[in-house]
Amino acid sequence: MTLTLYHCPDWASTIIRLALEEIGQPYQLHDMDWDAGDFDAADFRAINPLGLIPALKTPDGPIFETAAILLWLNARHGGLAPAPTDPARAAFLSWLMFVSNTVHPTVMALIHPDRPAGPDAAVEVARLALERLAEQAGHLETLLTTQSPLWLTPAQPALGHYLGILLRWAAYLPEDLNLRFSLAPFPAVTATLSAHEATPAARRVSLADGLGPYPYTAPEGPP
Ligand SMILES: N[C@@H](CCC(=O)N[C@@H](CS)C(=O)NCC(=O)O)C(=O)O
Repeated sequence: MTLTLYHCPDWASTIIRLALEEIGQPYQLHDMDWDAGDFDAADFRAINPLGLIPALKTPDGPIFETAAILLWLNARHGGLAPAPTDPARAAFLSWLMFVSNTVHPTVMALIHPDRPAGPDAAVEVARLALERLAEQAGHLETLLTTQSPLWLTPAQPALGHYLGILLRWAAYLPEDLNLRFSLAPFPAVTATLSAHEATPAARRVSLADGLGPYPYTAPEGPP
């Protein structure tokens, strides 16, 4: 089965690269170049009409949206999250959608506050996004301390890597140091991300994408 991932290092496609490496599924990378206009090119818009990565070309046709791709990969290959018949899937789906629909846009507002708000309101938007992200991380902290679900461990690593990549961006991308997210108040989230960044698959992707030795708990940008 040939899979092609449309990719830029340390963009959201890295979440899918991590999943592919975790399941050991061979894949090709299609490197995307923003400056060259690849996101607007007709051949890419035929894969994802929204012009965003990740997008994955599969034998079933193209798939886009991070959560959709993770669910498709898990249904096809297993090992990333609870199987469709596993009762734990109900809770997993709820938290996957929370991360995808709530945490992901909050992080985007924090790192690109001018996009929804324009340059004049950017600082205020980033400040609010950071406040909301801390609340959201608090929900995850409570989940981990009260339930320790298997689907937030490296045994089922899809959601942990998704969260790790989002929180790494929030921790190092905002230029204003006062508007950077810190894991410090969230020890259970930190322990979870520390376990995920240590998997052999995460180490391979960190090396390939230039994410540094501790991509989630001590993030560095690609060189
Ligand atoms: N909701 C999408 C968001 C994906 C997304 O925001 N991708 C960014 C890269 S991190 C992108 O392609 N940006 C290109 C652009 O904004 O034109 C998902 O979950 O996959």
